Amino acid sequence: MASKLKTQPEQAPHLAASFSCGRRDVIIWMDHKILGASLLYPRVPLRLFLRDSFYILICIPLALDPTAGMKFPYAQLLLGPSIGVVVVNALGHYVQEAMNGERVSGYGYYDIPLWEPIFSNESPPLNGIRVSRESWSLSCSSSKHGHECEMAIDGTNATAWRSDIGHEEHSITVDLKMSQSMNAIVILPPIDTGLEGLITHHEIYVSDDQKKWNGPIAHGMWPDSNRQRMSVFEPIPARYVKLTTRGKDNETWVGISELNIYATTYTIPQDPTRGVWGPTIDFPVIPVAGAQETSGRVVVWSSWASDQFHSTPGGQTATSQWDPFTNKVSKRVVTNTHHDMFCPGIAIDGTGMLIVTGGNDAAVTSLYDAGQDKWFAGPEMHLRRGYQSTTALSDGRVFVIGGSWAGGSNIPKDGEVYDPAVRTWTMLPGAKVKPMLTNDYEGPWRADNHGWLFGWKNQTVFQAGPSIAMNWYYVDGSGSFEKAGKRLEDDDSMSGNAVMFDAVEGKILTVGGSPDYENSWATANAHVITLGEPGELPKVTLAGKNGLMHSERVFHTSTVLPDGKVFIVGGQTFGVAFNEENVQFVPEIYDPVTNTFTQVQQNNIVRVYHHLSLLLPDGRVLTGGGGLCGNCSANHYNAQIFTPPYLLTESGEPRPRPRFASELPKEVPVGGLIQFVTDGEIFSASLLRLCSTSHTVNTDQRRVPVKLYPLPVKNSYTIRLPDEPGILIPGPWMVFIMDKHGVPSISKIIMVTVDNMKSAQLSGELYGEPYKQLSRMELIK
Ligand SMILES: [Cu+2]
Repeated sequence: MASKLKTQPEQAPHLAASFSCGRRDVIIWMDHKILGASLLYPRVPLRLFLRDSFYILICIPLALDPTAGMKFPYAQLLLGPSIGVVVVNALGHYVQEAMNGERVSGYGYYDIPLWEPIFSNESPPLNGIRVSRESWSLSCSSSKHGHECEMAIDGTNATAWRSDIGHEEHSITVDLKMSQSMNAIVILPPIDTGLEGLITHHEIYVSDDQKKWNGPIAHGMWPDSNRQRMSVFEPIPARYVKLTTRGKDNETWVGISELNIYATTYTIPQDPTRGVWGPTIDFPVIPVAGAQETSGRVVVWSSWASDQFHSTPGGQTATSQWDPFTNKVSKRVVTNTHHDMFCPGIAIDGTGMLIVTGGNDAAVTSLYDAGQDKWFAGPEMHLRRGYQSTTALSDGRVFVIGGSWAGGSNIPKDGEVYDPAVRTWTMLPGAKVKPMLTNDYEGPWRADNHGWLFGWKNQTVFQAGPSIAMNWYYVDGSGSFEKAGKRLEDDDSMSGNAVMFDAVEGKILTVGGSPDYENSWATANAHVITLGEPGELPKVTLAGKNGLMHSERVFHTSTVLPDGKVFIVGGQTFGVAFNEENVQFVPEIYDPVTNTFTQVQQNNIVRVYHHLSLLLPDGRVLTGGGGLCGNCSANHYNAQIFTPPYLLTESGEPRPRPRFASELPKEVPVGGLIQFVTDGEIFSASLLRLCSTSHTVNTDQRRVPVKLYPLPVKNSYTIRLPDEPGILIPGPWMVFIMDKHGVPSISKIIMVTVDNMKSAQLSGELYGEPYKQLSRMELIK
């Protein structure tokens, strides 16, 4: 049964006194640390500042009410649970003013510009306050006469700083005159100059002395439009901030009409043993879906437009690629596959081809060959689908089921199987969707969404959720299914996560989700499912203390790390699409060895509905996106990198990584041997399949730990791959080696093959190291 209580009564924070909230800000004392507050009815988030043992509650939403002075008892306040300690370091002057009731926003002196940033189509910097520009001084790399750099902060959008032409790189530096805990820079391009003068590629640095620059703390590509654009990052105290941009050639100028900086009243204490967040990567599209490429690049996409999925004319998708060799972000609108790839099912087939099925264009499929960096139109599915799930099978084919979000919900979206060797879909009328439906109050169009599918032995598929019921699916003949029990007492867990963290043992972690797709309380429920042979009832046990994570989560994402731990981030306690309340900012890591969840470093960017996470080939995690709702304030055009604790010393220095000192074979058959040399002693190794993801689903993700056999020659090892393709699904895999501290190497990517495959390779470079890029393979029929 779903509980309406956010926290256990004995854990809930309590107000030490009741109060009224009118035109003036009020001070409240709490018996717990809290991180947020909002009114329950109407649901209005309130701004909250913490100092020592008391909080200042900023009553702005109420002050907007002409009858301000409305009173409410504390019982109507929804107070965030105790989810982390926030330290205030820049509050003094502001607190004084706020306590006197003289001001409700900004800190420093008054600064009333004619133009101010508005966040009508982008999520505002979390808890950011626009910093007064009264005392700033600016310098820039060059300026055109009559367009000096100060014009970027003169308060009007009618004037602009413009650089000279004839330079490749341009920069503008702000001296804030005092250290502020900056968390965003917002610029308005020059108006009335069309697309001229736009800054797209950019890097942001901060400094305390203008000598040692820290960063880039954010970098990437902004959309090429005249809209206001922003980089948000973790709060970082500094006096100077610098924006640099490289022009396309020497013939272009760049300009800024208005530049603003946002700062928080706190910094988040950093403890490297809990990991580190940053930098931010800015994308020209909202990354709602994405995949790793064999080249090491990451491809992400939104929908037909970079910021919205609705009103689709169909036929195209706005994509972006981030290249970790060069840190370059690029944009491409894919039109040749005539496919709006929003809300698709995605999988990497046994040939290494990314296959994107349905979505806004519900029958269409697109194929992406990372080796050639090319998109191809794929064959249409028999049924029109959106929010279906797809998964690769042990023979390299792909299974799809569900997807009534698009293409109608009046016929059951039973299974189909795709064969890359002949590029055709075959309907499987016996692979019924009915046994995996949830009991969603919104009805059939929600009930078959986002299945938790895992390819397993003998071309079978295990469906672990999100429905209460679990099932086996079979693709031979006209398809069939078999019931596989329940996850103990678990409810329907829509938009929860399921991660195969040890495929050799058949182990799947399931975390969170909510009974209904929307307007539904999330759970913290956690289970470990252990698969045996196909058709057998799997074993299900509770994960963590009493089968619970630390936090209730829905719309969160989970990533298995090379050492077998699972990183769980973001989400909400009450699931509402495109809503940014009740957010979880403290991620957690599940350790299967100790069967415990540990809270790790919190971040300061909201990651809820439509966000994604992907493991990078260097063992870090990319977490980004959220939104895609057009003119709404839940859009996030960025991603952040999380560096897990295993890559850092206690003081935050990068730990030395073990390294491969020899190449790996480009392709290895299932059950094959890999021999390699390392630059030092290593203690473990694992394989992680390349991933594709959208909407909390990532069916490609799985980890295969492998045994190391030291050879008589120093630092030489052999590993033997599992000989079961249901465990080691064919396709591209990352090979990681780990030292005695568990520090992972940068991975090498290999293609795992089954008997019926052939291939060709290209070469490239990954993270500055020689690297053989894998092209797609072909299944032989
Ligand atoms: Cu969606």
